[in-house]
Formats: sequence, C-alpha cells, structure tokens
Amino acid sequence: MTDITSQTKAALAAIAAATSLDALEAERLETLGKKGWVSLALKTLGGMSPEERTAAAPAIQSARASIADALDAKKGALEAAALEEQLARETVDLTLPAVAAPKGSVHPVSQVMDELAEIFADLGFAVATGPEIEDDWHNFTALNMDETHPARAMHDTFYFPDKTGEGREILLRTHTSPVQIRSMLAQGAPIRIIAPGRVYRSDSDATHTPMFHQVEGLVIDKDIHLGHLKWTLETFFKAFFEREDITLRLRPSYFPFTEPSVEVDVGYSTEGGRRVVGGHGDAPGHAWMELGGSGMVNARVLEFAGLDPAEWQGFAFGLGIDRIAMLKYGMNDLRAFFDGDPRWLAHYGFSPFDQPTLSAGVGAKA
Ligand code: FA5
Repeated sequence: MTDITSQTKAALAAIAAATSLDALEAERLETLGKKGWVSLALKTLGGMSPEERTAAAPAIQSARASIADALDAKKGALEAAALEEQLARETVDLTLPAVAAPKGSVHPVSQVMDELAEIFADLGFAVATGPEIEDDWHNFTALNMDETHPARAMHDTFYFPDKTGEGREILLRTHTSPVQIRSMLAQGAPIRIIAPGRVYRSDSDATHTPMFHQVEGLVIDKDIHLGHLKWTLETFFKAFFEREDITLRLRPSYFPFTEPSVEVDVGYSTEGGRRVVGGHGDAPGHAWMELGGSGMVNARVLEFAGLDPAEWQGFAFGLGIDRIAMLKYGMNDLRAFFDGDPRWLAHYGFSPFDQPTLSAGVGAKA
C-alpha cells in the first residue's frame, strides 16, 4: 500500500516536472502503458482472493485515476504552450516596408496598355471594350466583309463548332474593329474611343502569335478628315516613344472598313542589334516597321452602325500593341511575351508602383 502511495507521489511529481510532450508520453508508458506499473498492479487483482481484492483495489484504482487526470491536464497545458510559442514565432510584421517583400512585375503588354490609355485620355478618348468571343456579323459583315468577301480569308479565323459542325457563326475576334460597331450602335455619334484588347488568329512565327493585342481607335464627328488621323497618330507616337523625331509613313492600303485606307509605318534605326525608333525610315541605317492599319471609316460601315454618312464621318486605326511594346522596350521575339518565363518577366517587367502618367513620363523603367 505504502509502495503504491509513494510510487503515485513520484509519478505525479514527474508528470508535473515534464517539460515536453515526449517526456510526458514516457511517463504515461511507465505508469498506464501496457507494461506500466499501474497496469501490472491492476492485473494482480485477478489472482487475489475476494477479501484481498477488496482491500487492495481502491488504492490501485485511485492511483490510476489520479495519474490519468494529471497526464490529461499536463498534456493540455503543454499543447497550449506549444501553440502560444508557434503563434509568437509566426507573426507577420506588417510594418515591414513593402519593397522588401518578394515582388512580381507588370507585363510589358499591360504596361503599354496603361501607357496608351493615359496618352489617349489626354487627347479626350474614352476606353471601350468588347467581347473576345464575337459573332460573324460584328467581326466581319458589319465591317463591310460579307460572306464571300476575300478579305475574310486573310484573317485565319478560329471558329467555334456549332450544331451543324460547320461552325461559321461564333468566333474568336480577329481584330478589335468589332468594338467600333458595338460602340457606334451603343452610343451613336459623336464618338472618340480607344479599345485595347486581345485578338486571335491562326498564325505563328517570331513576329506573329495566335493571340496578340491590338488597340482600336475611332473618332466620329463632323468634318473629320485624314489630316486629323495623321496628327492624332503622330501626337500619340511622340508621347509614347518620348521623342520628337518620330517619322510616320502612311502607305496607301486596303481595308474593307475604311476608304481611303492607309498602313502606318514608323522609321527606326538599328543600333547594336537593337531597334531604336526615330528618324526617317529611308535614311541610311534606317528602315520602316509596320505598326497598324487605319483610314477613313467606310460609309457602308457607318450605315451598318446606324449612322447617316451624309452627316457623320470619321477615322479609325488598329495598332499591334505587342509590336509597339517590342519596339519601345527592345524585345526581338514576340513569342517570349506569352511563355510566362519568370526570368524574362523579371528582366522586361515593370514595377507595380511605377504607374505611367503624362507628368512623370509614360516610359517607366523596368
Ligand atoms: C487589322 O486588324 C485592322 N482591323 C486594323 C484597322 C483598324 C485598319 C481600323 C483600319 C481601321 P491588320 O491585320 O493589318 O489590320 O493588323 C493590324 C496590326 O496588328 C498589324 O499591323 C500588326 O502590328 C498587328 N498584328 C497582326 N497580326 C499579328 C500577329 N499574328 N501577331 C502580332 N501582331 C499582329
């Protein structure tokens, strides 16, 4: 009996002194474990006479109960202390300066879209959007390309399958020009918008990708002429490339939705393998790069969009955003834009804290 009392006292002292869950578990095995002394003492009750058992059982049972309670209480206390310690260790110091945190970067396409929205906003243009999944009417027909029009073949269109399996009705828009139609139908005239966004064509090499970005421009008003178009594009490119010696070449071209139509080229030189915009494209060491198409909005398109061509006229342009980003920031392979390689993004990406503004400069440095 005294044996059990003193053994229990020692066990309770050991439990109270345990400083870890492992030490507590060792104490549990020594007492209540299969081979622990309390369990072995309980087993001896079976071999006793009823009188001996009545005399011995209460002391053993009470030893088991007090040790089990002490183990439970200590386990709870140790677990609570461990949690406290973990919470203290894992606190986040919100007072750390944000620049010290690991940083992502703004993709050059997003950067250029912000830059052009800023420049065109200053010229009084609003930003319009349209769906990337478009229908045949907005993408082609309303832009003066009926079903048999040969220009449709130039667009390498991705069509969605339909019930007949023919799939000619719903498509991924091949250019941002359908936003012209949507904007004119929605808000009438006068109008002054740009529409940046993704477009899709089945096309792939160093300067063509199946998904790329365009920005559409549309101005509809009274007495608008080609001179306004040239001034707008020249003013935009001077602000965008941040230099005054920008030379544009407007080359006669053909688009079904503009008449007359002009293709817009910019002069650049090649210095140390890098293309630098500026100067006349025909000067020695210089060349022209095509940036987009433009022209006066075709009267048929105005009619499709519900406007009277006798009253309203205007110009439109569509520029390749990826192309102008390459030219401004010196990349030479368009495909790398869409690889998602973190090293490329770290090199060519922009700080999210460096928003382009006209006053601070639209050409934020990476
Ligand atoms: C058009 O898409 C016309 N909608 C542009 C337009 C709008 C003309 C309004 C008149 C009035 P085009 O197919 O030429 O035109 O494309 C315009 C520009 O997009 C090209 O000059 C080029 O810079 C860019 N581009 C075309 N295809 C690709 C491609 N696969 N990858 C990257 N950029 C491309």
